[in-house]
Amino acid sequence: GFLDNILSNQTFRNGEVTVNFIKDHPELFEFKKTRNRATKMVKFLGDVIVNGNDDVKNAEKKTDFIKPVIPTFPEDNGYPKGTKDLLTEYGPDKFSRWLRHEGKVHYTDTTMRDAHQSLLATRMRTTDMLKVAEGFARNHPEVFSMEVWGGATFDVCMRFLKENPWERLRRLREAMPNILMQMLLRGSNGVGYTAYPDNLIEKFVEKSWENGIDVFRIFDSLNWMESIAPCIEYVRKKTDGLAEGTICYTGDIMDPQENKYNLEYYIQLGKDIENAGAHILGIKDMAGILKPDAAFELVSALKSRINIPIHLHTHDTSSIQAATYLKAVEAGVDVIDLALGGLSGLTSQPNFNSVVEMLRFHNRGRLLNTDKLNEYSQYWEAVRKYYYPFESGLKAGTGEVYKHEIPGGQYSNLKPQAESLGLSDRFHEITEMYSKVNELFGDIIKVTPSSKVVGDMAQYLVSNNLSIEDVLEKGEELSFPQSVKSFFRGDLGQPPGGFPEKIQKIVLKDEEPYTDRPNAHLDPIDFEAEYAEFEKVFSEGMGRELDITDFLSYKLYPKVFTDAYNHQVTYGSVINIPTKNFFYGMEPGEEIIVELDKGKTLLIQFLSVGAANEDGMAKVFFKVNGQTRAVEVKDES
Ligand code: 3PY
Ligand code: ZN
Repeated sequence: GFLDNILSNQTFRNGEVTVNFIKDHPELFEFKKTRNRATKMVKFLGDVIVNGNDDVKNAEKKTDFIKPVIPTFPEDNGYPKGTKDLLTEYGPDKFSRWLRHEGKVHYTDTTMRDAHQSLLATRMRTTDMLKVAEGFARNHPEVFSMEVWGGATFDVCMRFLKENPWERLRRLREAMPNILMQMLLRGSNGVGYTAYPDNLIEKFVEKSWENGIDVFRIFDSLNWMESIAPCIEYVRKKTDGLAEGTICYTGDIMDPQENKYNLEYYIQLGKDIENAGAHILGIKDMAGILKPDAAFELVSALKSRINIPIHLHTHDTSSIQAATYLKAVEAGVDVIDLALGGLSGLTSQPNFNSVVEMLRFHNRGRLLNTDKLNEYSQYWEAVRKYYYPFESGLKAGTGEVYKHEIPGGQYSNLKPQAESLGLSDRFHEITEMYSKVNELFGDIIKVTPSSKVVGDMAQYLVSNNLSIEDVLEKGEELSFPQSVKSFFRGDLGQPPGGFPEKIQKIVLKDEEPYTDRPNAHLDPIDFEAEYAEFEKVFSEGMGRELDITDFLSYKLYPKVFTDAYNHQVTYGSVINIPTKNFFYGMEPGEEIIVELDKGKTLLIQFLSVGAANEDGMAKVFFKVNGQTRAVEVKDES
């Protein structure tokens, strides 16, 4: 230990110690720091062994895990050139023109963002991504982009996984330097659920680019240009990345009765997005209700009226979305979003492996090494087992999605939410109510955060045994969920056609709504002054230098950041702990290797747990790099 180090130090033993001794031998402190961090990590493991991980506490115990096999890749030939290299060479405007005229369809891989957001409640940990990131980028440089960040991953990363989302981004960037990296940005809501000051979003965009994001998919939950356009401008002004201004698709353009979200509506929105300076036009079919024929019409119409490339996103909740992609490809779509087999289908994206095969002999098909793709699919299939407590239980595609229009990412969350409210046996009532609430609210676009508003209202009504008629008749006496009030006040912006006045009045009562940008009601951040304050509070316990990205996390999610910080103070960084042990602890005798820092690893073996003493403290025994180590853990079980 520390003392041994000092005692065995030659200078010390020669009796030549001066006040400068410690200063001249910083390695002794390094050693102490390492030891501290090792202790914290063992404390975390001890805690999970004794008390379980809170996040999976209610799951029934399973142990049928299979070790994920990491596909091989040629070590020696470096990173083949990919889209990131091309963006660097061309710059964003020329890149956009290249993409528009390139001919063959491109593929975005959503496995590391939307796929697990939509299947596993966003819980995929960084370590499981990093194990395959480098190999994937070397094996498959033909991929257009890797969607790896944003959406719900930002807060879930801190809230439940106790990781730093920026660290995830930086490490993935390092592992995949040749392929574009993509994020999902909720317009003026950033990666949150409500509006933030404009200069905060601007800074967020700038730092996201600096830390690794190339493609910014920018949408607004009400398709409101006043929220989309400023973000496009930030990307153009502050980065050399690509602004993908995005249409959220709802309804059915083939329905002759549809007079709100019809083809004209989408064409106008597409033009507005192009005029706002977007490099790419995204079509985000978050619920997976863009039918094949509708896709053909929509993409054809947009291709003939707009000069930027088109990127299509869908969810396979209905189970027929590969057909939508085929039609979109025939209509000239430039990029489509896919998830690797093991994390595809249902509420996630269509199957990458199979769609590549579908297009193998198609004149617009882009061929990838499908044997390798299948190996990656198997990897994710095995990794997925560790996350079983977060599975939604959905076993088959559902045609009900055309009725309720619930986004894939929300669907996988709604079930556990319903369970926590004691409504698990009334899930179908909730999805039906969701659709009725949508009507009541004037048929709105439903995607984070507007989808949460509809979901909150539906759950509120079902759990209180209230109907839509009750709301209309005696709504004055009801107190609605916060998110619903906030929506009708104007905090999420303005829906196409405005708010239905009657229900708005019922919800808001005497409160006055507003119609300008919500951000106009928020004071800009004084970065210098506030950062200094932030540093005072948080620099002590982080165990590393703070930077502006920490401050951004804090400003977006003050409470979540603070909780994650406190976790870090107690347990140190848990990002490198294997997923099995992170969620389920260790079995007696089990031995794991965890990287503490680049090149510094710990060999940790769990030995045993002693009985709790009268204060409820239990001793957990480990062997850490060969030395026995005990930590005390409060037994809360
Ligand atoms: C998000 O905003 O996180 C979404 O994925 C919306 O579909
Ligand atoms: Zn999605």
